[in-house]
Amino acid sequence: MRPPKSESGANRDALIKALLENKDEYTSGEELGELIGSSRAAVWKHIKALETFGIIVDSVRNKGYRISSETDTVHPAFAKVDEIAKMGFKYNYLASVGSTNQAARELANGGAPSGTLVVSEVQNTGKGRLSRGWESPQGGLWMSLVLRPEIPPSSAPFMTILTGVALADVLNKEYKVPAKIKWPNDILVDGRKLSGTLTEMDAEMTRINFIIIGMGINVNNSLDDLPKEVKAISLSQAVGQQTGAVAQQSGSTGEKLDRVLLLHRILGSIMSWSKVMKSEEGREFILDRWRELSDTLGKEVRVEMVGEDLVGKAVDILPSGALVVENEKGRHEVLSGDCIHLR
Ligand code: BT5
Repeated sequence: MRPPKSESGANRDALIKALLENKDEYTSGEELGELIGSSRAAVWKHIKALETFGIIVDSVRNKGYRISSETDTVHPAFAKVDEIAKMGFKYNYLASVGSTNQAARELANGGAPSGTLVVSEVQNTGKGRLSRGWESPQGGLWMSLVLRPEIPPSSAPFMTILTGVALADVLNKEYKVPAKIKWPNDILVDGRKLSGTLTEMDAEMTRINFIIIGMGINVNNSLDDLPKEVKAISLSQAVGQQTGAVAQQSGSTGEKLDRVLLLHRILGSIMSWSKVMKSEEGREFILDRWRELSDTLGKEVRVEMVGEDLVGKAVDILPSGALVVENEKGRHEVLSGDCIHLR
């Protein structure tokens, strides 16, 4: 994951540091060059390259360079990684990757501890469930968390429930966005998909080696690249709608949101809900919160499973993660599948 730093990588980090240390004023190209031991021309090249991290730098003739307020990045120099470490997570950052779940799996296979987190600005082959794809352009939060919980493999789906609650809770409480959970684990706002989760497990019959929780959250990213039939929303849009800042212009985004703050809030939420999960009572409480936040319960649904479909009314969620669907043939517990809300 972390190859030895190339000279240009080291220069780039020194440049980011220098710009951050002088973030309220302009620093001349010459001065930056001296600070990082490069020519002015090399400084300019490095500055352009920072855009791949979402770090935008204003340049003004005769004044120099300054970090722009347009910057939208989760680069470690901005992400307050020491606070993330205090929460028990180890931050691994990439400018771009195929899939953070895949990168997390490689780390986990190499023995990475529980709490290892992989975050990438961009994913080139982001994964959805059932071999579907996940569009992951700059501006979203694309991340995967390695966990090694001491629970039996049969309890693993509870981690998916917990993640849904942790995410939807943050969006409701901190952003006042009416986020709902669609079984199994989409986060919807007004029926539009804000986030999806891909949980993967590596286990033996009786014990879990690791679980990877991959979370994809549309934040500031443009949704233009999504297929027309995908109804998606970004958090910036959703917040804009809430505050009326986006005057009914569907498709336009509101102000850019601070992805670092969102990341910290999500990690904090996962951490505190994980503590709740430790007791039987706590798990009941999490299920109750899931029920409250659910967009699926009480609805007529069609659950598409391998080889068969089930139509009925979604009435409950079980600790196993199963959705309980009732129809004229009785009560069915569905562990996995795609859920379509009919009414
Ligand atoms: C999911 O799958 O919703 C799980 C998505 C998990 C993505 C995260 S990002 C970090 C981590 N690393 C990965 O490689 N993956 C995880 P599913 O329910 O199968 O939904 C996939 C469908 O959502 C696609 O077929 C599209 O229709 C739609 N879609 C694709 N990109 C989207 C986006 N950015 N926002 C909303 N919908 C999208």
